[in-house]
Amino acid sequence: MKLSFASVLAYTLAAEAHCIFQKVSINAKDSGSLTGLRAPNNNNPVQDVNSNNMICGAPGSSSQTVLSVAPGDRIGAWWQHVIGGAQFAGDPDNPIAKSHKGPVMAYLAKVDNAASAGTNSGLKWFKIWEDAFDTSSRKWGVDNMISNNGWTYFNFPTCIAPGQYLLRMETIALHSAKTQGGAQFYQSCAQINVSGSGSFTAGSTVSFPGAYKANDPSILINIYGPTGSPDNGGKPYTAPGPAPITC
Ligand SMILES: [Cu+2]
Repeated sequence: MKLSFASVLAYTLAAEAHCIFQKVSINAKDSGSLTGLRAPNNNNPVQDVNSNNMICGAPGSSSQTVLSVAPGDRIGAWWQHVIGGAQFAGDPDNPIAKSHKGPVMAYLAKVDNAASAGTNSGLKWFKIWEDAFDTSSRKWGVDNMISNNGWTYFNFPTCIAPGQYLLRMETIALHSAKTQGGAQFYQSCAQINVSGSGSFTAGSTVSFPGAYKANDPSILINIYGPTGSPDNGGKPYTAPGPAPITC
């Protein structure tokens, strides 16, 4: 097949227009690049829902830092096109390509020692927050993340019991999700220590991998409505995984 330079360039840019969660803020205080994170070394998505990379992304950077979080704190997760921020000045695909519509979610799993490296397998996850799709504005979680220059914000649930956890942040890009294996999953995990006196214990939890199936209707989906807009035809969209907990 002969490809024009323009189409090769378009393909190359599209293929690299991904993102990576690489920084946390707590009550607007920036924790620093990759501090307290288990993050992949590049912005490539996971596309196999059965891969261990679905947990905290492909193995990459690690940190000995555990971030202190109090119930009710305002948590920010910073997503950018490449590690460090924009790929170049004026990068139109920072924090992520505008084509990459989909939900942004936060999960927690209890761990004994959040700083210890090693496997992320076997953890019991529950969802604490999600920004999926708003049918009235037809905006996706990704649209809100782009509007906030790559930041997604949520309030840490007030009921979470004290102790060490991994906070798994996940963005799913659904622009090619009408083909099985086409959905793109981006995730890193933050290592946190929760203070306070909450007493929440999750009644039901999920595993990663395992929580998602390649043919879940939220993962194998054509998000383009009759007009060709990536607005799910204005229909509600339910993000994969369990519903977020309520305190
Ligand atoms: Cu992408």
